Amino acid sequence: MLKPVDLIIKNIGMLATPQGTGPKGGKEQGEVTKIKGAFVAIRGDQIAAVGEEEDLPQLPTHEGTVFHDAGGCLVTPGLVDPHTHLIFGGWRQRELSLKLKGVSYLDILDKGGGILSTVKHTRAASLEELVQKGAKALNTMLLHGTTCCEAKSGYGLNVEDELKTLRAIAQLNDTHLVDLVPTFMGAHAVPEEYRDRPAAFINLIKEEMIPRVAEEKLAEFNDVFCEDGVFAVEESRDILEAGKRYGLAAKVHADEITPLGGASLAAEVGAISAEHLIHATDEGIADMAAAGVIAILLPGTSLYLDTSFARARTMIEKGIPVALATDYNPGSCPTNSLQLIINLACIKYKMIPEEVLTAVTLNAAASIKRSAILGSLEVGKLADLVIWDAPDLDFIAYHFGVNLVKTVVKGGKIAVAKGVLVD
Ligand code: IZC
Ligand code: ZN
Repeated sequence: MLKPVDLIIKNIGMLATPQGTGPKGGKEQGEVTKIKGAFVAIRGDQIAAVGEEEDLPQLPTHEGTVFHDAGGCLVTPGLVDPHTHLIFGGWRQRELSLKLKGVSYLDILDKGGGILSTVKHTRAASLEELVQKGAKALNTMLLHGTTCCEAKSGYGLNVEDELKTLRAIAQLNDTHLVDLVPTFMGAHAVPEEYRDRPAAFINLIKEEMIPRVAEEKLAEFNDVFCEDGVFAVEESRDILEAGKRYGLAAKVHADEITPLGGASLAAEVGAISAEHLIHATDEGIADMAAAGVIAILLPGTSLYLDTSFARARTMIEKGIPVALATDYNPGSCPTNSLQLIINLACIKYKMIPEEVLTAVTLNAAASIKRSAILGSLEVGKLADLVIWDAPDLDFIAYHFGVNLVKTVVKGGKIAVAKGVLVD
């Protein structure tokens, strides 16, 4: 017999969720359970029951059980954003005009702009300033339906400031409602002081940063920007293998700007995910499919760099589970709304709304090792869900450029109501 529940979301017009505890590839990516006239019952921070409204009277309640009316709207799992550069000092709005004049992303970086200008501002910021700025960004994410996000370091690029960044992520995870999953990304760029001796910087990453990060348990993943003029394939392999020796699972920024071979490298080192993949080759995609690497695609970055879009359909056809993320960062994709990403994935990747939902929930959770507890509306999973100002799944894929979130339940508590944060 079910124990009394604390919160019941009733009058759900359509409940849409993927099912399961692992990533979904191929045809399965588009298989989403839809229940018309549904309810979700929550006990503590977990889902206790999901079903059709006609079964609701059988649910045991107590005096304090709260009934929340979803108003006939769509309910989905809370969105999971599996690729963000959440913690940074300053912004880079001036680069937009440079880009409009035709200066490329890699040229801006080469002249000390881009990532390197963010490094200057991040080093100058205190831990408290980074935490405050991160909290503001997380509030925006929560208001737009994101209940869990991955966060990468990579704008410190020395031992002290990389640790400061990861400590900011840890503090935010303790204090903010949105759950954070930390990734160490010391290999995001070669800082100016190591410009002429990149090998020495790679040694610093391998011999000082990674051991400290692992010792202080500040990250779960180790990511490398494997890119022309940043870290070569051999250097990336070296850094990823060093991380693995310290228990940090590999992730790769792969084939974002040039087809360098990052997708194949991700397969070779057994990375959990390869991310970006705008220029991934047929061989890279085949290698990922064979090795079971999850693709994290970032259409906001393609839009913002005004470049081509990753071949999502080919990846899905080859059985690769596709996840979607914002890539939130101050340069190549300054947005932290997954809703824009949902729309772009439909229009530019030709993914159907059901595939997109799986990509921003279950597959996203799997790409950061959280799919056992997150990413679907099923008994025993964390009670993270979104009530949308929308009648069905098609609507949120179609109506773009505005925030359609009405209510967010995070860990069983109403965190956003009527589109506003609840204190
Ligand atoms: O700050 O430009 N691609 N890293 C790799 C980024 C983009 C973030 C940035
Ligand atoms: Zn990135």
